[in-house]
Amino acid sequence: MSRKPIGWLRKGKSVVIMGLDYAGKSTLVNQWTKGVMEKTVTTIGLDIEHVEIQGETFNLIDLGGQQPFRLTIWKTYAQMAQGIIFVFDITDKRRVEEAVEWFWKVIEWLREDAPIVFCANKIDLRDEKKKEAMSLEEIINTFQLDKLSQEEFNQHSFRIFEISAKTGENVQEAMQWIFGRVIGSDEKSKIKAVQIYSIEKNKSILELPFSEEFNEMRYDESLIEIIDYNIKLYNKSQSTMQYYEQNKYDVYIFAQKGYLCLIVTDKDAEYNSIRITSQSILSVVDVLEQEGNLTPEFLKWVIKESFGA
Ligand SMILES: Nc1nc2c(ncn2[C@@H]2O[C@H](COP(=O)(O)OP(=O)(O)OP(=O)(O)O)[C@@H](O)[C@H]2O)c(=O)[nH]1
Ligand SMILES: [Mg+2]
Repeated sequence: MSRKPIGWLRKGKSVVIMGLDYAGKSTLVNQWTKGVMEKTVTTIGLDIEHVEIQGETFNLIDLGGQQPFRLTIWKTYAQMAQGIIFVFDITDKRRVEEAVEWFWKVIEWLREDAPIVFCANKIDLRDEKKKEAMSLEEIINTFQLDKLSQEEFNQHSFRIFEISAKTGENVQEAMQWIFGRVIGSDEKSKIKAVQIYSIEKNKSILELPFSEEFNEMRYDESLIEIIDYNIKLYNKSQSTMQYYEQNKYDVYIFAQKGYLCLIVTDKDAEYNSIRITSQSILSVVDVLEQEGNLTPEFLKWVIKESFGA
């Protein structure tokens, strides 16, 4: 991978890296794309890398963190981002309030479902700079990162990683996580509805429509037939996955431990992603239902988390 002239943006999805100047954004890009720590100079404007993952090319956009760039180009790139990497230098306690302010500005600009990874960078300096270095707890509190789980923001997948762009610690993990979400985001939007059916109780215990269409679909003869058929087919000792092509949509049914998970999707959803999602859902449904904790909110969360893992 080589650096391209500024502004050379390819067709395809973009992941944008933000954070104050000196946070270590460009060092992170170098570490991830080349596996080494290179000397950097402050980024003027932005740099774009093209990275290829699973046959898809992404723009990895490294923005300049200095104030003039924050005031001018950040908003545009935040709005176009399919995913955001926010880098914070844990030894930059002096400017933490400034970083917090910009972090929340960025969140407000994002598309509502863009995943966000927060990289608490320079953890290699924890011992050396004991006084200045912020702990993970301090960072979470100061940035009020728990707010991201509130309804208003919870369409965003969110994760924090403590990393060192210098040594490479956790760099792969953080990058894999964000790109995994970005790759999976298309599949997620193809889900039209999820329904959990208890075979024992012979009834639907949870329905989660993601689109209006589902309200008509649920009374569809063929869908009812599929459910009935799968109840008959159900075998206690085995989990099964069935796939049915319908006219306008497709239906996947995963059966396990007395439950059916039915997922209605667009025609071109990817079998494997749907399989992983339905498995994730049913692996926790049993316990939660017994505890009375099976809620649509929870189900939404599982679906969000199971894409691109
Ligand atoms: N010890 C240590 N130093 C780091 C780490 N990451 C970056 N640095 C150093 O921090 C300084 C700033 O790094 P850059 O990657 O240029 O920072 P940036 O966020 O791209 O800054 P701008 O381009 O100005 O926005 C450089 O001297 C890096 O060597 C890290 O994980 N550990
Ligand atoms: Mg830079």
